[in-house]
Amino acid sequence: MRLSSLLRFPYDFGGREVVHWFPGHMAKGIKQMRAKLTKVDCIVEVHDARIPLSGRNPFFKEYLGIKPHLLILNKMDLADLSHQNRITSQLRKQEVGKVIYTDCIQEENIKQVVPAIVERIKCNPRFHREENPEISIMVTGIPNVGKSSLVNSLRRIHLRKGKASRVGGEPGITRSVLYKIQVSENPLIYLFDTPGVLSPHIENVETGMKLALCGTILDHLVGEDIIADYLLYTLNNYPQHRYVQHYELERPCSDIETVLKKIAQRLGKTQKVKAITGTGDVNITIPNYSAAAYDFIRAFRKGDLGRVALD
Ligand SMILES: Nc1nc2c(ncn2[C@@H]2O[C@H](COP(=O)(O)OP(=O)(O)O)[C@@H](O)[C@H]2O)c(=O)[nH]1
Ligand SMILES: [Mg+2]
Repeated sequence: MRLSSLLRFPYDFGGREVVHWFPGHMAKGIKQMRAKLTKVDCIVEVHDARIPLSGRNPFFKEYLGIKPHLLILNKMDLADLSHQNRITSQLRKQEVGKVIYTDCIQEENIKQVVPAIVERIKCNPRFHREENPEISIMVTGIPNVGKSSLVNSLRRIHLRKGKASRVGGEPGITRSVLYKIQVSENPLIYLFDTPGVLSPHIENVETGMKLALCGTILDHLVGEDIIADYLLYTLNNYPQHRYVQHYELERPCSDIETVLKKIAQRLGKTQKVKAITGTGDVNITIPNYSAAAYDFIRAFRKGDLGRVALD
């Protein structure tokens, strides 16, 4: 099969609207975040390394250049990192001064985080404080990018040192950011135990689909059938054909129904339905498309379908 016949370009988003993907309660989170961030000396923003440009909340813009900021592109194990130079120069245009790629599962590059924070604070000319200040940092970012995992990794690394301790109960700090963990002695740096959750910035449907693929938008808001279709489109377009081997298909295919049918058969996910015919009811077995879509999406998110870069 010729590759060109696999490509459906551009992807037809079918006039979908982005607004429906925005859970209303997240707007409230921004208000709370703003209050928290005023108390923080360095913002550690976590984002998904597969979408280094898409979905970051523009809320940070008002802080960039004022507060030291560090961008952590996590899940590097799932990302095709061959585009790093292009990404870095584009992020620089967005005033992102420092980027670290991490993997919180294998704890890859986590040790670079605290030294980078120290460096960010030192090189920020507007950051004037008296001698030996206590520095507070907070991990923030959109859902499911690995904020909690990063906090846990930092905690594991730094609490193991014995001297590091967990402190809390400062007046004026809300309950959700009550606990702080010491992550550095000199300078004295504390990490707020609870990450700040931001809503993703969805400027168009394509961005929304990328965010959905990475699991940062609740699947049911977008629809798993649509996510699966966009995933297949993305993999063929990339091209990243690991799914062919993973599901023991014969060849790459651009038709989602055909692919899901084969995945369902391969996984033994079928369902019996009653069909009414002229001669009476018969039970027929059909592929369970939603179970197949579920598996397809989960396999991708686990990295079983190969690495990609979506931006
Ligand atoms: N492959 C991979 N998965 C990760 C990594 N970091 C976190 N995860 C997974 O991503 C999911 C969301 O992580 P979590 O820390 O809860 O994200 P949060 O919502 O931003 O706090 C979990 O299933 C984690 O196990 C990483 O570096 N690589
Ligand atoms: Mg979390």
